[in-house]
Amino acid sequence: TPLPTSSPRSSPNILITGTPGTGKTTAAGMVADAAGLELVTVGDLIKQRNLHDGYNEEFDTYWLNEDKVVDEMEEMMAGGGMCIDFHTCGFFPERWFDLVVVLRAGTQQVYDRLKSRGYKQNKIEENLDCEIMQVVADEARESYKAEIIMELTSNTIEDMEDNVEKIVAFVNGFRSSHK
Ligand code: DAT
Repeated sequence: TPLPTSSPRSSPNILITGTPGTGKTTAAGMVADAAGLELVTVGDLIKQRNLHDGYNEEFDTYWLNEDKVVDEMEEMMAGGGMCIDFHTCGFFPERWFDLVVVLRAGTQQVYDRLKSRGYKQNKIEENLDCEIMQVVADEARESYKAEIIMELTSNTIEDMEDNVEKIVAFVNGFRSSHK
């Protein structure tokens, strides 16, 4: 488990990232509830506040405008206590986060979850390749210190519960050492 960093925040900012279908939104919601963090699902924020450059018809998604997202989030990250959920992680400022959780899941699990979400075949395949090639885990390692990265398996409900417990334990440990 990563040790709390020497951050000026009294409550940590946490990023939960991973390929779509690995369970980020579910885990982030549970962590935010259990630990009393404020949840930001970046995908929703992008839609609500138009932080994109239009719609990508081929992949049924918005073209991400990284600068707009960072500008919009800067103020909310300043006070700490945020739980952020997004499927890519390299464009956020490194200083924002005290813990970066990368969720990982098996090919079958990701496939089933995205299929039941109604994703088109090309979008399912792109995301499966992303998970198999460990794209998000590599991006996290390139963007954040190894000490703050927690890579967790999210195949089963039991995994999910264990993961939430570990993340909440980190938050509590961080708070007691940053009083
Ligand atoms: P993401 O936000 O990474 O796209 P999600 O949280 O929306 O993923 O989860 C996708 C679906 O899979 C959703 O129906 C909940 C389910 N799920 C997520 N993590 C799971 C796990 N560890 N075990 C079983 N089901 C899980």
